[in-house]
Amino acid sequence: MNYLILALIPIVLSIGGVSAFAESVPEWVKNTALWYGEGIVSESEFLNMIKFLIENEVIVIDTVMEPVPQVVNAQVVIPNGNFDVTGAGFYSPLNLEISVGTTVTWVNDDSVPHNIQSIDEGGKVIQLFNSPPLNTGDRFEFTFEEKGVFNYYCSFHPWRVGLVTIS
Ligand SMILES: [Cu+2]
Repeated sequence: MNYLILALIPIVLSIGGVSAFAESVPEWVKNTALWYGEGIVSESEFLNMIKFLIENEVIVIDTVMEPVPQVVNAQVVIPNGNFDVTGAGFYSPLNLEISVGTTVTWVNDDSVPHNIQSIDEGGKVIQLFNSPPLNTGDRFEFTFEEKGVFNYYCSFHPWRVGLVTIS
């Protein structure tokens, strides 16, 4: 067999994730490859033969997944009633799950001021992202540059704890 065929096949097989099932290659395909190597069949016939192998799933090319568009801006709403310890006014979302490099904007939709204070696992304030008091309608931004789970709370209403998970 012509070495050209041996050189071409890996190129064809290297398109995406590929599985090949050699035992199911029909004889005529093997002959076509041989004849191509010997110059008896044309290149377009050879390529049609490879197309046949792909269409008939002798060569299986995994679907190439398009990358999911990354959310680069994300928002957490401090909802109306968030101040009320007896209410369900949780941060929305309570656990924001995003990728490294995402900028998070907290928006105060409540009727009273709140702040955003990053806290450690023990609930102690740490100096990572710390907003001034946010009046109704005010916003606070922070860009997460590292992976991890980040907790925060409002120092005026410390029962309100939220999470940002960066992967
Ligand atoms: Cu608050």
